[in-house]
Amino acid sequence: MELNPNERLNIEEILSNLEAYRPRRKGWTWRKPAPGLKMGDFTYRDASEPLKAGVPLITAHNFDNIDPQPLPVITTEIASGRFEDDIRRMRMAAHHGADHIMVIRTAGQSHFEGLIEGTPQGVGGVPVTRKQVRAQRKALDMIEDEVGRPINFHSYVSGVAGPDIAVMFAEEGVNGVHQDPQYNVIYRNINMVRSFVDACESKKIIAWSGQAQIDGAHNANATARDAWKVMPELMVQHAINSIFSHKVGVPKGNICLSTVPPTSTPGPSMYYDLPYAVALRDFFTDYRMRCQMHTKYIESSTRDATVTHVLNMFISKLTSVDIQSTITPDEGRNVPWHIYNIEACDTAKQTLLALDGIKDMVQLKDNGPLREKAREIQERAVLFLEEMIEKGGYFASVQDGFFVDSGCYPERGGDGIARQIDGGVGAGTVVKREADYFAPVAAHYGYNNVAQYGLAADADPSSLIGGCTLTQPDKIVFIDELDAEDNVYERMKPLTAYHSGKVLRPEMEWMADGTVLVNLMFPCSVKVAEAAALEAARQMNLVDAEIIHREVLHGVEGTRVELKGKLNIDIDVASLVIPPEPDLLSDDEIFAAIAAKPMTVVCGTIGQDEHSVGLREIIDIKHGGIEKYGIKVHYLGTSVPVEKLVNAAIELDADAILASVIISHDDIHYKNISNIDRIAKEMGVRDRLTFVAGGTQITPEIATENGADAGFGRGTKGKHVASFLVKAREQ
Ligand code: Z98
Repeated sequence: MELNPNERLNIEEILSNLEAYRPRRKGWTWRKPAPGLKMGDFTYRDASEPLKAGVPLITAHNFDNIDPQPLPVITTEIASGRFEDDIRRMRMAAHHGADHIMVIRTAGQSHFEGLIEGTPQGVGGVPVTRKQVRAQRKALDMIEDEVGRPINFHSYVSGVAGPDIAVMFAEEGVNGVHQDPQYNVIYRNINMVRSFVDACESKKIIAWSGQAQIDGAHNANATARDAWKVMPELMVQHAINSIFSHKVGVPKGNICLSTVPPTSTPGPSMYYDLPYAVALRDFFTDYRMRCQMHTKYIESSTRDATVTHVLNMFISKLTSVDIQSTITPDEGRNVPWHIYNIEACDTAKQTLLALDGIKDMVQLKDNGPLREKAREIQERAVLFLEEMIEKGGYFASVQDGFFVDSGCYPERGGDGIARQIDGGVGAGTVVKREADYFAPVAAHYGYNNVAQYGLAADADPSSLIGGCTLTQPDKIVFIDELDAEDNVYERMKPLTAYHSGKVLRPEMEWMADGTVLVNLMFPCSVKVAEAAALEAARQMNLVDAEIIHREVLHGVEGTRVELKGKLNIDIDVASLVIPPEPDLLSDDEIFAAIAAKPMTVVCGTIGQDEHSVGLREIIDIKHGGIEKYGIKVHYLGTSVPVEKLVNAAIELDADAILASVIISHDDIHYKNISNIDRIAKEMGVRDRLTFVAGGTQITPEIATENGADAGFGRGTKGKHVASFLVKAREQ
């Protein structure tokens, strides 16, 4: 199935015949480097292969619309709660450069003992189910064909159902996962023995299917009280999960450390975070780095989050990140909206491109505070590990509250999270395998009594039963919707008109959710401004208005408030009057036409009109006016009598007259336009002159009805006028 670039994704088509859909590949794909890539006038040093289709950065129109792609994989986290809406967001994100789509799962799923089926709606993420995964992988297969780059699909192999999920992901072509038993133990209070045993099985499946694995160390950044001090512990957590995964069989090149610059502004964050990144790269040479922002320090300000994101990426660039995450202000304001996913992807693309080749020019010093601090963090981490060994190992250390302590080891805050070996969800559920234990599956960790069946069975025990679901997808049982009410078809039923594209309603996360964001400034204190904003929302007929951000401009002079609310209005697309796109020549075409045949124009504001700002915008080179194309402009000033304008055109042998009229009192603007037309005709020059009228009250119709060849109103740029002049001359 191929996507039509001019049509929205058809969710129903994606859902149809899902039971027969098979993922086209397994495992992770890195971007293909394209050293020395040339695009437009530029050469890139650290770019990857360009896309077939995509949305370039907003500034790209100044540079032939090039859309180079940086080298690191770019992640976007998608979490609307409805998988059918997330699919549309994935397409937008892919066009903005994301090739790692991380699906955040609904709150509480880590404590489900098995797989969930169907497509229920989630809170803070989607319930991860086979149907959801299959539908999204299918959609991503189409999207990647459209953009021309493989897209990695990702979610979590954590929680009490870790191995079950790992198998389902391997079957369904999920390409990357978070898997770290320390996450279960510390943050989800799942029994530690169970978590580590489960991790063996899960990691074996991850290795078998070639997925990339991300650890959970960043959760210590997000949780510890003084979260910027946990650097030694982070290194220890990375070390435990990395070597564990490697020993189970995951190649080092697919093991990604989940790194976070630990410090934040107003601290001098680079001075701390850069040595930390250097220490990591130095210790974990063969592994991959996935960098994401420090979620604890993300606030509701998009500006603040973006600056932090950019600073983080500076470190990423200097220390060669492999996957650049784009956690967005969503985390701080709990508004996981389409627009922020896309903004964050663009921020990543823009920053990484801007820093292309920086390491050819700037070198990290080999001595001084950078190396000293890096060394210090490493020493602290080694001491941490030594004390763990003295204590009796990982489990004993966790019991002793070693982890997520807010001190910078060996200092301790005494506030670490302690778990007991016989406590937590799933305690006492691990049993030793019997001597005749046998699992006829392709990928399985540990003792499996297969040697008796010969070599082929040893290599793949599933060969004894004609393959398992990993090797024979037809053996997978696909379960469709189970809940008669909470399922994708029921959710989409009332939205048919919106899905068809015939009716529009504003949207931030779900089709036709009506959500809008309003920015307001009130000259008062925060408290008063908040109340005023809610009252404004009421008067604007917004439903469920809620303030999502406030910022002091000054204690009493001003407060900025951002609020969200629902604008439950429908817009019938057929009723919209959509002006035709102006048929413009390109800059190059205009330049070439003027170079081939010079053009002269005379212009001025006419009659009693002293307004000159608009006209100057159209002519002055500084504002992108027509001068820039080499058009010779004779500006006669303001309040120019119409006869003078026509006479000047004759004397200077001009090609065109540009007359600007702002004042519309007594219809003087109409009258003056027709006066120019009449005088030019009387003097016998109308045929060889192009006559253009402009001004805020001018419409193309008013202008042409009164004798001008064209009229330009608000929003006109020099390019519009230049394009018209060239075309008119050629007719
Ligand atoms: C990220 N922004 O990592 P629950 N396992 C690990 C995790 O880090 C997470 C989960 C599981 C972050 C997203 N990470 C948060 C190692 C969550 C999630 O228990 O279902 O919430 O699992 O990209």
